[in-house]
Amino acid sequence: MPAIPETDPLDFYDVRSLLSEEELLVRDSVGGFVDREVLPVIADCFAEHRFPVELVPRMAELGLLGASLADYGCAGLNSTSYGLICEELERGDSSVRSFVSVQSSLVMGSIDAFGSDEQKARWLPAMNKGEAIGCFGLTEAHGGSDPGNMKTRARRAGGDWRISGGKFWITNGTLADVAVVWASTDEGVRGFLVERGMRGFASREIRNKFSLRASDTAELSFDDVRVSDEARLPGATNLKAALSCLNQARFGIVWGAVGAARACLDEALAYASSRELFGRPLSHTQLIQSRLADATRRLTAAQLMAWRIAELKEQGRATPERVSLAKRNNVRTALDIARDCRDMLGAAGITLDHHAIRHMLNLETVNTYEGTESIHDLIVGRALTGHAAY
Ligand code: TGC
Ligand code: FAD
Repeated sequence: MPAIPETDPLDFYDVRSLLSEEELLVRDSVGGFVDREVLPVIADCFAEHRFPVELVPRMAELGLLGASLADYGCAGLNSTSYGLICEELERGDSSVRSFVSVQSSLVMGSIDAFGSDEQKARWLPAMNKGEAIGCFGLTEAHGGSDPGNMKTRARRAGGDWRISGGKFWITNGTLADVAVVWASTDEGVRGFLVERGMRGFASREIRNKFSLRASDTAELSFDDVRVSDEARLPGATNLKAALSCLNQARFGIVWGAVGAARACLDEALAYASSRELFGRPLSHTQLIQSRLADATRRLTAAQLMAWRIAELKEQGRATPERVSLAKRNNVRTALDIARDCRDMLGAAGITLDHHAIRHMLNLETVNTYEGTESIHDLIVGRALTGHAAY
């Protein structure tokens, strides 16, 4: 029984009361989906190294694919609502949030921002309905932190382009009907839409991951793939275009990490109340209370950061540096909470019967992708000092 009865331990500062009716509806409908359809299957998916592709039509029905875009059947939700979608999905599993992040922010977002009218009309409605799946190929095997050093090349061939090279660690890579592929050209970095089945284009699943096991992660290879100039994203004319796509996905992670941390703390609170040791519930011991209080302190700070960055985003003031600070903070916070909660469960905490270890392992990836912790520190460091130290 909490000391202040109306206090939700997972929302200590009552962020919920800051949400509009529409935002509450989004949170509750996605939360219900996660409780009913994600949580019952996700541990098995993690164990089997399998993305639950059968959930895609349901996510489409709920309007979760491209939810913040305004046209082509998309819901045009505000930043907080998009954040809440990510938070609830990642309360289930980072892999499900990641599917939606890539589909919505990285692929639909790139096409919406940089695509031609024909490209938008062809892909955005289909992707919104879950009839087409996308992936986003920026990272290469030799060093994801420095995408400016990409080796994938596109060369003009008459009116067409020939693409050669490869991308690594690509979410949704084997499922995707279309890949947004970033390549260097004689004219600078350009983005292309490469479709499944094109001659010379192949994808291969990366196995043996111990993190994000319920996600489809792949290597893409391009062996002289010929695409027409209509497959080029006409508005994407430099590396900045590719990097700008990351902001929305990083923003989603800021909120998603809160969801993973909530799941772990919720579980640890229940476990500490029910587990009896030395003749009393674990939750009656000072050290456990101190650890639970510390997790609550960190979670509350992360929730407030997520809420504030959404507000800044609505005002057009969520600069890349501000998003970096929040991504770095909230993922590190969630990772630390997950590890500590895993430990409070003792040996039980190492099994997939509980959530903590799955979230803890997933968050190792979340800390690395969309810019590593160090890269985000360096982005903030550059903003503070005016000097790029990476
Ligand atoms: P740099 O010279 O700093 O920048 C080139 C131009 O781009 C601008 N810029 C950005 N613009 C918008 N948004 C951003 N986030 C931007 N970051 C940079 C910059 O202002 C500059 O513009 P201009 O006008 O001056 O030309 O470029 P650099 O090559 O030195 O890069 C700097 C660095 C390290 C920050 C960048 O390379 C970086 O962010 N690296 C991390 C790479 C990364 O995050 N990759 C993510 C791949 S996708 C993924 O992981 C998906 S995971 C699945 C999921 O999301 O669930
Ligand atoms: P590296 O860049 O090799 O970095 C290695 C280490 O060096 C890190 O600790 C890093 O912080 C540190 N480091 C790097 N540069 C510096 C420096 N200047 N100073 C100090 N330290 C430095 N990419 C996509 O394009 N699309 C996707 O869909 C996608 N999905 C992913 C899914 C998963 C499961 C994973 C694990 C990754 C995914 N990525 C994706 C790739 C991800 O963005 C990269 O892993 C990430 O950007 C880091 O690149 P890297 O792994 O090559 O590490």
